[in-house]
Amino acid sequence: MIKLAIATALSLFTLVCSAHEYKLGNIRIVHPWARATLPGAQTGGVYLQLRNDGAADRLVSAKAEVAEAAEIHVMSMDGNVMQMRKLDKGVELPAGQTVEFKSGGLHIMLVSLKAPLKEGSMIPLRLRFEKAGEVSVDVKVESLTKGGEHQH
Ligand SMILES: [Cu+2]
Repeated sequence: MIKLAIATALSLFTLVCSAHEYKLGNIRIVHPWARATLPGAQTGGVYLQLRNDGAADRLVSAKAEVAEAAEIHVMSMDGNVMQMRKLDKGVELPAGQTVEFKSGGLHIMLVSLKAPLKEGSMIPLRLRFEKAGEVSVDVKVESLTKGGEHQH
């Protein structure tokens, strides 16, 4: 009986949590998540969706206490070699559009992790937008084996 109650509570938590989102002015930050890392890993990737319901804006930078730096990166194919590039000017958020950060594309890279990212934990991340300003969001750490295509 108790077991069942716990299971229900957990699944409810998952349900609520998988849809967590934040709002800053016209920008919605939808389901920020990161893949768990193995002990000793130096980097981790954060993924999310940025929905811009207003005029064009830009994600300028990110910061996380758990890492020395949080850089905005993009992966791209150069011939048949996957390359990762740092976007020093951030990411443009066109008016009325959704920009998706996902595996194999845009991501926020946590560089020089101070501790492994543990599945089930939440890590605070600060995002700075050119016009909308700054917001703190909680990044949900999900399974290490989680696939690139994220459903919610
Ligand atoms: Cu990267």
